[in-house]
Amino acid sequence: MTPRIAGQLALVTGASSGIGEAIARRLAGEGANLVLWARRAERLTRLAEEIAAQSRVTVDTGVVDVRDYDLVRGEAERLIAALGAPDILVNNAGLAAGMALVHDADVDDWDRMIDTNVKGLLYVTRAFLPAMVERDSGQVVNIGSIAGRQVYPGGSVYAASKYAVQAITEGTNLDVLGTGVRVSGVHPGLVETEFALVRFKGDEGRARAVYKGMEPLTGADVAEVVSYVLNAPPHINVADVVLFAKAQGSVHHIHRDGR
Ligand code: NDP
Ligand code: 8X3
Repeated sequence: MTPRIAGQLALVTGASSGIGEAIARRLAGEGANLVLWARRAERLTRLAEEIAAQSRVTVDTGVVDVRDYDLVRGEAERLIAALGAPDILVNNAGLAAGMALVHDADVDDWDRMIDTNVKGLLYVTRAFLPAMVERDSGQVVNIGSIAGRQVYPGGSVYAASKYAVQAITEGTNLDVLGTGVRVSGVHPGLVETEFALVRFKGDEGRARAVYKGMEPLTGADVAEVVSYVLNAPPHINVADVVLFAKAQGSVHHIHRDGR
């Protein structure tokens, strides 16, 4: 059966690695044309060339820092003028910066997380949603986190940013009620990507320890769930999904070998 999203236009933010890259590959495999945004141009170009060589979809890229509203709005206007409003927007760009306690943290880390995970997601949504509402169709998938449901020491501000994603997702879905636009949240537990390396600022040992002795989710696992959400019949909105690796029961419960 042809996937419902075949032929649709999907914009994925944070497509240069991890979950966003896996979502891009998955959606291309299902016949969606892509627009891929991130800050690292080389990564995006390489991925776009690879996907274009393996499939018949079109792939455009944009070097966009989602924290820059003027840039986001300008790129969105250019894109909508050239290709029309995307059918699918995946707000995936995000990060954790550091894991310090609140009384010891670097406020620049807080700014990066809030500016990217909360304000960046809002900026991209604000730039594309009006055209979706006007057309009366479209799907927005916001990538939250289990950290948007449960807090852990050293994770207050990252968790706050993901609690905000949860609120924004629910609220936006209420705002578009009565239109043909659907808004969904996908909230993974531990996924092995560059996330931990970014969080621990390149410290590979600390990053590896996050997944030690357990089998985490992969970006492809998350992409499979996002695909399920996007391919639901138009009268269904899969509003909210939490997914864990089998070895994870909550933020606080992870079964590791040898314990
Ligand atoms: P990665 O570090 O592998 O990917 C993060 C992506 O976000 C990169 O493509 C990065 O691209 C992009 N990004 C970061 N900052 C910006 C910015 N200012 N503007 C544009 N793009 C940006 O991590 P993940 O794939 O794991 O993370 C993706 C999402 O999944 C995040 O929102 C994260 O919070 C969430 N998540 C991750 C989990 C995990 O365990 N890995 C679990 C639950 C949720 P570039 O640097 O090129 O800009
Ligand atoms: C990433 C999952 O538990 O490291 O969102 O915060 S966690």
